[in-house]
Amino acid sequence: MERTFLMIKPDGVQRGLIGEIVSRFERKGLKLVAAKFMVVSRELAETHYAEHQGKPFYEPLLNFITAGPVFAMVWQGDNVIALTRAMIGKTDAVDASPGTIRSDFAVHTNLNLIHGSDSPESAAREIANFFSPEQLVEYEHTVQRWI
Ligand code: RTP
Ligand code: MG
Repeated sequence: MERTFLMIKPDGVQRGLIGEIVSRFERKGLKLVAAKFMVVSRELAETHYAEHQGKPFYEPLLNFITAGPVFAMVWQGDNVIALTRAMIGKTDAVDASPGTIRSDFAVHTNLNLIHGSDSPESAAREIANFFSPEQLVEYEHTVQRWI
């Protein structure tokens, strides 16, 4: 089953939206595999956002993502990468569909509350950047056993 890396960014933590956001993924029926409340180092931020190096928003993005604590998570489920990207919404809150996290709670592109992996390759890379293999917890997810 597919896994993805999701991270509530410093603006989401500061605004007290961890519970609201996590709740949406729980209610969707996705399985939480790992979670960590942490401050991202400059080095980890550079690794995580390596694909954006050289872009005009790269330096502000690094400053933002290291500015306060984040809530890093791994979630699992069928199609979890596409599903969570859809639930998060488009990068710019103006383009995000109503009902998505960014539409419901964000105003600006650079304060868009949450990161989600955009492909199986980036998910594997990002999970490995933030978690060691033993931090990915194996357990029975009861919702999958109701029927
Ligand atoms: P994320 O990686 O954070 O999940 O967001 P995303 O896939 O929707 O957007 P991406 O293109 O990967 O950009 C990463 C983050 O950089 C900031 N950004 N600013 N000013 C701009 O034009 C611009 N474009 C991107 C956003 O914070 C975005 O989430
Ligand atoms: Mg991205």
